[in-house]
Amino acid sequence: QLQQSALLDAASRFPIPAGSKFSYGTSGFRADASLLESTVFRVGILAALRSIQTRSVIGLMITASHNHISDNGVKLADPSGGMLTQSWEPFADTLANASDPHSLIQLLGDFIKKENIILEGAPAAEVLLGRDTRPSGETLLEAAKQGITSLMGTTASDMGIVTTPQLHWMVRAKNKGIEATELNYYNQMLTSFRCLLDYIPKGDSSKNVSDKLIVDGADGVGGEKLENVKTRLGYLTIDVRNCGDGVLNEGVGADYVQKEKMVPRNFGPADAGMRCASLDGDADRLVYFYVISNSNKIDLVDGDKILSLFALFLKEQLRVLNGPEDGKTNISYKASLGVVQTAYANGASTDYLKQMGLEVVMTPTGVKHLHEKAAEYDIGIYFEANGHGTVLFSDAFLSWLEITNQELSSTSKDSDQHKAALRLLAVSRLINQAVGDALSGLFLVEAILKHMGWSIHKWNELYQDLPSRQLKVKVVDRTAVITENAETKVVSPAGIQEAIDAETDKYPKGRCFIRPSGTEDVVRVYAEASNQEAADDLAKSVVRLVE
Ligand code: 16G
Ligand code: ZN
Repeated sequence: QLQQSALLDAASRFPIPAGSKFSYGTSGFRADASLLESTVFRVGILAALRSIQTRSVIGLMITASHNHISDNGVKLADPSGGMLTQSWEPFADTLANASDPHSLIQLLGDFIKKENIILEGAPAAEVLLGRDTRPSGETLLEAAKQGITSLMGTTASDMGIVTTPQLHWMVRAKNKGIEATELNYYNQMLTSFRCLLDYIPKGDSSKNVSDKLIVDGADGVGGEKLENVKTRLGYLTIDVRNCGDGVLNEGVGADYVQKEKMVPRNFGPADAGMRCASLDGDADRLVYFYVISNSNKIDLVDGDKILSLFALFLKEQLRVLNGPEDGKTNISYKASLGVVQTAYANGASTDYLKQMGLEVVMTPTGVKHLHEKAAEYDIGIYFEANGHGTVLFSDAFLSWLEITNQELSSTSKDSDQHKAALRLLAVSRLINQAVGDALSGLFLVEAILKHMGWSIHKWNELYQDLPSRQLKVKVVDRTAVITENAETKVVSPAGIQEAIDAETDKYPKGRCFIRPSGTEDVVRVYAEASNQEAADDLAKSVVRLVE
């Protein structure tokens, strides 16, 4: 059973800081880095246990994403490469808050019993470790390693400084028996990217697309990684800025660009009109933008527009693959296509997607919710407006697609149908199947724009965003706010929803919701209306209701 003395010994090296309360939030534990050693150590133990229980490789990522450089955080990746199962989150909380080594061991013993985890004779467990570029990452990595190896026979494999999606990808790959190296990640991504380029329809339109992309790396890990592959991109030239010389996330990155709608550092009027993209600190969010002439403002092309672009392209490929609708098709599999958004999706995007005949579903905020829903489709596309998202392909559809592709390549090679099958396969290999990934998302956007022959302006004109405003309110207890219907309706405290509705009704195209943040001690307010002033007013008056 548990090697109690070794564990006690290790645990006493990581005392929990006085007066802190930790909670495994929407994306793991996050706090000022100086407070996190004990938490990361304990998450290391949890990762080892999860690996033993699932008999698979687990991932442990040390990052605080778009947050301040002095913060850090830790989260786990499950065997599929997705987020840690929600059923383990409460125990993660309990473990992180255990007051001393003895109660820690007591809690572990109870949990092991409850979950029926057999330690004795278990096959070798392994945890892959990754971290972003934060200076605090090194100390925290050491704490994680000690946690992992405090369970006898568990290996901690350090993958170094990687993007969050790279680590999730590696976990998934390793559990599928694929070589889990960074090089293999790039190879798979770039081979599929070039395949998509090879099958771009002949014609002039793709010549309209500028070969140059400027990327804001948020002074984090993503920019560095892009530098690694810059020479392998065919027609595409990428100018990477904010690649680590400045302060991480300060006036840079996808979160800044999306929320402030201002040019990031090292971008300016000289870039006006150019196609630009911005990653966040750990490269799991992606937004596009262009600088408005003679200003420091931008036009934002957010996660909703990326989603729309992907949905249009994939729907078209499915249509071509299915062949003519007169029933003479040889295609036997009717693949389901669904798109998943949250309440933050701009109302104009949801209307547009529905108009295009797509099935749209809403989930609460947080990747784990969107991902789970998207996995119900043969092709499930999910995106948050903030730029986190990906495209998931079902195993059943992929196996069928592989076979169909082989058949088509012998019966009707290079037919439109065959090309559609090849493109769909390429997308499934290009885009990260584990979690939203700014790098793979970026290459898919680039390939599709080239395919369509669209400039960023043309893409941005798919629909026009409704003006919106986001505000936050500090409250005594944000957990008092309970919502349902994908966070669009408050059920408690009583009466608030009616008041919000009454306020919203005053504004043409008004829409408004409130929800407790999963990462900060605030209640968030989102409002949308037909003009900016109205959206601002609506948000402000709802803030007053919440206060
Ligand atoms: C986390 C989530 C992100 C969500 C955000 C909302 C993951 C990997 N990240 O960053 O998806 O949009 O939280 O933050 O799930 P909030 O709850 O503070 O509004
Ligand atoms: Zn992130």
